[in-house]
Amino acid sequence: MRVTFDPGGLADRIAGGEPLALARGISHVENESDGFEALLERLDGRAGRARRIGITGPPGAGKSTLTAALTRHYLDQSLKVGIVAVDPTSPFTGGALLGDRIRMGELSTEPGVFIRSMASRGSLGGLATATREAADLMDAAGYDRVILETLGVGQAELDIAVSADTTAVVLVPESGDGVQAMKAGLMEVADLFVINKSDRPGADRLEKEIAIIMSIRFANREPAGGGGGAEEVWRMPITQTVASESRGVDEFAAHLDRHFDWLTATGRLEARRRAARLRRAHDALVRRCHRDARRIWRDASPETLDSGASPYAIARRLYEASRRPRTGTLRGT
Ligand SMILES: Nc1nc2c(ncn2[C@@H]2O[C@H](COP(=O)(O)OP(=O)(O)OP(=O)(O)O)[C@@H](O)[C@H]2O)c(=O)[nH]1
Ligand SMILES: [Mg+2]
Repeated sequence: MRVTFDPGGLADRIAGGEPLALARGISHVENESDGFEALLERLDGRAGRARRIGITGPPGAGKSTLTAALTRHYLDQSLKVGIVAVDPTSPFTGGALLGDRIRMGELSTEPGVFIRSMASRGSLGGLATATREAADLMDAAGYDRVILETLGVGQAELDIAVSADTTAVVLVPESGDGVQAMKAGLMEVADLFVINKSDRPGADRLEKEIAIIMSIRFANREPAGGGGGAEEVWRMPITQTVASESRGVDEFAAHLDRHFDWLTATGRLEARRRAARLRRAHDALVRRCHRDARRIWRDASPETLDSGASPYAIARRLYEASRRPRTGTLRGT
């Protein structure tokens, strides 16, 4: 379904900090409404002020509870917080979405907080891309911190986590044995570790386990050369928290700040963000091609589709026909 809107007008309202406009803008991005890229382009120059924090980990580790506690910590510092909660559940249950709503419910009425759930089914051009762009819009709308909560299972979710400036991996003592996390690729994406539910037994053991795994990793890692005085190697902190009681959250937030300072001091922030912009361009290109493919398929003639040719021949004919310039019509959209 195509919805038309005025990208310039909406961009101004988003930049002015209107939550309703922000919510609309994110929906337009998810739906790829006509003009959504013009909207993103208009706001591009305004993004870049927010710090982006990815919070990832296995199901039920307490990511939402920790996100809520961290948000309260930032609110106490008079910072505005945008939250993108990626809903990994199937369209049939919606369970986690409901759970997140309940846990974050009390925050949703706070004026300095904007919460958005992104459903995997809701975005045509890819969940990761739409999620990053939702974060861009929150950034442009003046939110100081943007927290991306995603499940640490599956490549798409990990992609989202690593598109943040800082990625925190949340593990829990009982299920969270470090080896499992390593298998899921969580060790690769972590800038910090949080051992949540440390009110339960086994937190110290898990902390030792993570420390050992990481020290093996560090031993194999070349320290980056050069460096203008800043510590070049980031020693990954491990924080024990009880998110449901906000215990350890101040310490976690302090590590997040330290990591951001380290990124800035070593020039990594700029490099990461430059790479992120290039990836955004790549994503936009892929999405455009995908959109073209949908159009080509929609407009395909019955003769071509029913020709009895092989699937590959059909695809080739459709593709080649679409690239042939047609006289009298403008190419592209
Ligand atoms: N004992 C204990 N329970 C906690 C703690 N933090 C969260 N919980 C509980 O753990 C359950 C899961 O918490 P969530 O915050 O929904 O976990 P999540 O990782 O966001 O879950 P999904 O998004 O569904 O993967 C809830 O019942 C929380 O109340 C903690 O530190 N200690
Ligand atoms: Mg959650």
